[in-house]
Formats: sequence, C-alpha cells, structure tokens
Amino acid sequence: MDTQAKIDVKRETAALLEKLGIEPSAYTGGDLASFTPVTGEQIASIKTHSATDAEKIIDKADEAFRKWRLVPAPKRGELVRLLGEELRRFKNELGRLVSIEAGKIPSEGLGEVQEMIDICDFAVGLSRQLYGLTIATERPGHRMMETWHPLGVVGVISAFNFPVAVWSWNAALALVCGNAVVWKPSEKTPLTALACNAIFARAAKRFGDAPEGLSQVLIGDRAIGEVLVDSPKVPLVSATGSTRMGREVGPRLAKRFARSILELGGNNAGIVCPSADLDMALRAIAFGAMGTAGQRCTTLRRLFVHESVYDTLVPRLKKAYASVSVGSPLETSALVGPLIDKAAFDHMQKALKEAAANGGNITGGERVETGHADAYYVKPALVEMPKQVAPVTEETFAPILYVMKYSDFDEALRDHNAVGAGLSSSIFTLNLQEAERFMAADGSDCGIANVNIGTSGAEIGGAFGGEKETGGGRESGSDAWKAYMRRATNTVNYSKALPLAQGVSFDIE
Ligand code: UN1
Repeated sequence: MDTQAKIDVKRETAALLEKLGIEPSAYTGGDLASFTPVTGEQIASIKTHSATDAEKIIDKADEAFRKWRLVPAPKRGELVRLLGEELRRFKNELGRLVSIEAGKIPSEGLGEVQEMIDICDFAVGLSRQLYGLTIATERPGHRMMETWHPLGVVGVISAFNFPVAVWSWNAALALVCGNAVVWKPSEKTPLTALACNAIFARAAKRFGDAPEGLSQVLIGDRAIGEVLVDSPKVPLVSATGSTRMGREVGPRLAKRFARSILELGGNNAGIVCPSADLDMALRAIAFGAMGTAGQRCTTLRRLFVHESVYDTLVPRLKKAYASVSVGSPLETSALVGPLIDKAAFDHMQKALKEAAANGGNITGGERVETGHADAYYVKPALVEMPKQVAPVTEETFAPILYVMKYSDFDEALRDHNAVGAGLSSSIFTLNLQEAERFMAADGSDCGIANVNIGTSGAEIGGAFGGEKETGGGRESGSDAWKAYMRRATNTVNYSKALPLAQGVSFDIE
C-alpha cells in the first residue's frame, strides 16, 4: 500500500500551531521529543516542567480556584460556552492535529473535537442545574437541604488515545463546578495539549476576568504526574490510562484521602445472539474492533457468537478484515491508521503469538509497510479462539478481536463477565428477554451495557466509566459532575425551640 508521505508533517504541524497562536519557542528546542505515528518522525520538542514548576503551577491553580469558586455558576458556564465556541472555530485545526499526533483518521480526529464541543454544551446547561435536594426533617420548624460547593484544584491525567476529549470532559465540568484544572497529558501527545491550552486562553480572554491559572498544562513524565497525585492542594485527580497506572495512582490518592476518578483498561465484549440483525452487528463489530486501530479503551476485543449464526457471521467478518484499508490518515482515506509506536506493535505481536500457541486461528495481524521504518501500521487481527484463555482475558491495546463460539446464553454471559476489566459491553439480539437480561442485575457487569450498538463511541450525555479493574470512576454526562463538587448538608432551625433529633433530651439548667 502506498502511503509514502508526500506532505511535510513537521511543516504542517508548525502551521497549525501558528494558527492557534502558539509561538515556535513553545515546541522547539525542548527536552521532550514529540513524534507523529503517521510517519514515525519527530515533529517537535517541548520543554518539560520540573517538580518545582509543577508545585508553582498547582499553587497558581489553587489561587485561581479561590477566586473562581465565588463566581456564580451560570457565569462560570459562560466561560465554558466561549470555550465551546472557540473549539467550533478551531475544530478543523485541532482535529487535524489529533490525526497528526495520535494517528486518528480524519473523521475520528474531528469526532474527538466534536465530543469536546458536546461536553461544553452539556456543561453550560449544567451551570444552571447544580441542584441539591431539600429533605424532609423530623423536627418542627426546621429545614434541611444540601448545597454543592466547588471542590478545589482538579488534576487531570490523560492518555494518548483521546488526547483532547478526556481533558475537556473533566475541564468543562470542573470549571462550571467552580474548580481550577491542572492537566498532565500523555508524553506522547503534548502538542494537542498545548493547542487546547491556547484555545482555552482565547476563551478566557473573551470572558474577560477569569482568574489567571484557571486551566494549566503540566508537561513531563510520570514524576510530574506524581507531584499532582501527591499534592495536598489537589483534592481530586481524574486519571485515564492503564490498570497498572491506576493501581499506583489510586492508593496514593486514597492515602491522603483525596478523591479519584479512575478510567482504566477495558476488555470489552459483545454477544451475538441467534436473532441478531447480522448486517447491523457486522458494521458495529467492524467499527468497534478496528476503529481507531483498536486503540480506544472502549474497543471491542472479545466476541461471543452463537453457534447458529457463527458460520454466517464470522466469514463475513473475516472478509471485512481482509478488505479494510490501512494507511496514512493524513493522505489516504484509509479506515485504519497507525499504532501509536513500536511498543504497541510489539505487544500486539506478542499477544498474537500467545493466542496461536493457545489454539487461536489468526486472520490478519501483520505489519503493513508504508515506507516509513518508524511507523507501525498493521492489518487488524481477527482470532478465532477455542475458548477464553490468555491472552483473551487481558487487554492488548491494539486491533485484535478474539472470536469465540457459544451455545448456551448463560455460559456466554459468564465468560463475558469473567475478565478483570468492566468498561463497555454489547449484545446483538432482537429477543427482548436476552436484551433485558444483559442489562439486568445479573447481566453484564460493565459500566456501559449496550443493545444493538457497539461498545465504543459513547455519547457525552451518559456517565462514562466502568467497574472492577476499570476503576469505578464516572466522567462526562448524567450526574458525573457530583464528583467535582463537595456536598454540604445544611439543617436550619427557624423555630424558637431546640428539639434534638432521635428524641434525645439534654436539658441543662
Ligand atoms: C477512551 O478511549 O479513553 O466511547 C475514551 C468512546 C469515546 C471515548 C473513549 N467516546 O469510545
């Protein structure tokens, strides 16, 4: 496949950053090399922050928070409305930068920015709806209610695969909730973070009097992330990444009684039942498993297909795998872009080897040559497995779909739930009993359980996150905002007596 770069990615990146108002000094001559997975070449070098810089940034954010929390919430919403406007204005530039830095195909790069716009719109509405309850009290002449207050500095740690949307889910909510944000993006995607920062700065300028330091970026490696995790000035850290990362971050936050929103690994599965609409299932499975080159936390990784439809569906799937176009997202209309780096490619090959050793029958999986020695393109792999054994039970962040045959629904459901992760899941069926069972208490144990749609591509309106080793956090829609605020229960006595609750008497002379 000819995906030889005819464009100058480095020059295009510089032009995009210039459009966003970012000076070349911000992305040249630094110590963090930034690469594009599209060609594997280095496109920038960014200055990293030291631990002392990080402390200062957090201090500044804390000062900003103290002012911002006093601004009425609907006014705070106005800043997020402007952020949404600026994102609309720079959607093409930011989307393209996502394609350059994370390797997403154009519609997915733009889709990610759309997800940012959507959460801004959601948060603007929310800024007038940070509702607390009024609660019936047992005492006469009393009133009980709850009030939601801003929390403090929110730390955001994000991964390369959604380099901008995950920040926005957290930032849009945190800002309307009256908090400041300090964001440590993945070392693999610092440029898109600088771009978001510049877009936010435009919104803040239009807003007029937003305190300085309300949203800042921390560039650096894990040590810088640790400053954020350990800072007593950061009451909440929202961290997206591997389960291994979550196992370190979670206990450190718990130790200082800080809150965490953990969005960790997924090993998402689908069940295709006898009555399934197979055309629909085929398309959903193809996008879920091959889209984003298998690098979504919601990517479909396991598929249980009923024996009665296995021989119809699986050959069609294999055909789709054989014909899917793989290539440069910048110059071709391929549906599958590159893996992020060599390590991702090696992990994929290792998993395929293990699958073969455990009886797997592999279609695809081989490297696709593009003339760029340091770019890693692969044919997505479909692996028919005799049963659910390693490596099926582990998440490999690459386009591998393990397909297994089932005959008994309960058994399929048991296998479905028999992995560590619990993020997203799907069932394909036209049978009401199966669909409802999948969503019932003894059905899918995931944070997301879908019927007749794939596991990936969730809308921002729902709470996003998963159970078990996925970490239990919820971001984005529904009432996820509550994690970004502190709740005060208020009891007011407007009577002239002091009745004690629970009938206690304590009468002093
Ligand atoms: C992720 O991969 O970290 O549901 C997030 C989806 C996207 C978000 C994925 N809306 O696939």
